[in-house]
Amino acid sequence: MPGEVITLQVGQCGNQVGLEYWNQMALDFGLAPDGTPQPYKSDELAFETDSQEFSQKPPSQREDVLESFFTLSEQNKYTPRSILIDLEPSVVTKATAKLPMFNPRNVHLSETGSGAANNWQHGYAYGRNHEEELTNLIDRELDKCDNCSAFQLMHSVAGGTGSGVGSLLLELLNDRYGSKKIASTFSVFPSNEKTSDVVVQPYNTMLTLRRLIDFGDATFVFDNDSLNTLGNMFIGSGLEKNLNCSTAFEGANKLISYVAAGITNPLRFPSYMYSSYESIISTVVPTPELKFLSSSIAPYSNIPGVVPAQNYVSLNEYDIILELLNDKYKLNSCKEPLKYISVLDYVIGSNLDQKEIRRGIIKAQQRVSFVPWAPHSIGVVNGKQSTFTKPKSKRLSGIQISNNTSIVHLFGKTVKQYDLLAKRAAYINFYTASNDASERQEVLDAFEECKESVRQTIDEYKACTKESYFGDDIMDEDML
Ligand SMILES: Nc1nc2c(ncn2[C@@H]2O[C@H](COP(=O)(O)OP(=O)(O)OP(=O)(O)O)[C@@H](O)[C@H]2O)c(=O)[nH]1
Ligand SMILES: [Mg+2]
Repeated sequence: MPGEVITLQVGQCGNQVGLEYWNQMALDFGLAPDGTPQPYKSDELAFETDSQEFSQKPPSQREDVLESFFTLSEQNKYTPRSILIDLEPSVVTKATAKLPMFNPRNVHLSETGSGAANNWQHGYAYGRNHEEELTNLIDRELDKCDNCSAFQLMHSVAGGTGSGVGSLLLELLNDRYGSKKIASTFSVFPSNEKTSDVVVQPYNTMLTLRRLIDFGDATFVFDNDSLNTLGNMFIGSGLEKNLNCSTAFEGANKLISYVAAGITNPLRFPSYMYSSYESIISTVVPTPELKFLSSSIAPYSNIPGVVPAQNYVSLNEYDIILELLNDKYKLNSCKEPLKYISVLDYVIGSNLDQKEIRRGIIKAQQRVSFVPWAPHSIGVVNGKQSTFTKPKSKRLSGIQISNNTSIVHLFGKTVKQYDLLAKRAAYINFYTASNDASERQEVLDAFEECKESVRQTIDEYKACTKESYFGDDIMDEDML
């Protein structure tokens, strides 16, 4: 069995994304909201007869693997290996009411019930003051694992709780488990277009980014502007409306969750390749400095809630692989030309046509502009469709994760927004206790260190497009 994966969902965004993610997982595994498994539908039976009957296979003979993501209780209910953290109760309370499969003992809320007020510093300080409780929660979940391989943090980088407590958790995980377990993050970047978003978000983002750089192993980057645009582009008059969404962000979160669940497809429906979290991450992250990842989905027809008649186009394996190259499908879109360090495509469906996959890959490899030193190849995961969600007719879906230079632009934009505030030391008092001159300077210095770290990452992504990226180091060693 692949190692277990523990999810940490933190703050409003983290918990709302987390709720959609576990909804998607429950659909894939045929679990009722309280974690009760539906009778397992055998893959062969479903495919050969296309019948709605369920085979009576006992759970031990299931072809999918739930155990990496769920624990099984004595009452035969599956519980997500997930920890829900927020400083105010409303979002977590809603999540646990909608999906009672969450373990109520894995919930951490602040005693006062007030949030971190869009302030990274508040979130981080809260986390420091509650370090013991938070590590106890994680340790308790770890005790239920045979061989935990990864933690995945879901959060927004720009608020107070997901960013500040999230940063602290990454630091704790790094201190305690270092390189022994992967720490990946699903990190949501704020919208630049929506003016309602809070003015100090560039500060919070900068502070969080530094921790992602220092303590994370891989970050899947999503930005709210791209998510909104994608929703409108695909579905016409607004993602939320067409996905039957009841709250803002629900549509955006479905897209994030589809990727977050999709990337572990080969762990959940075991296959001979990419069968561990480590192998997936190491395919797309070549060095610890280059670990910010993009993702795309094409087409959208298999996302729960999307009405196939509206946007369903019949695509075969070849089409899907080429379709995934289109930058407009990226969940962190960037209009500049990109250089790729790595690309991993998931083609998900049954009875995949390997000839069409090979044809697609050859064509795609010619189209992608890779950095000179990277292997000019595209990995493919032959993903399996859950027997619970499999459409009657053959319908494929595709996900792409990639490492590319779009980060230069996204981080560059964040640095610019940060500079606008920092050069006037605007709102620095939000981050100080006494607000005297020396404390203000201390805070500004700490912010500048974070910016420096972000700048270095931008420079690394720029440098990696050069032929000499590895060459210079080899030269230096030769000269020693
Ligand atoms: N995609 C997406 N973005 C969200 C969601 N909720 C909030 N955001 C964005 O996240 C940022 C604010 O972060 P929140 O997650 O609300 O903040 P928090 O972590 O709860 O922290 P505090 O409320 O400040 O304690 C803003 O940029 C929002 O636009 C969500 O469910 N999905
Ligand atoms: Mg909040």
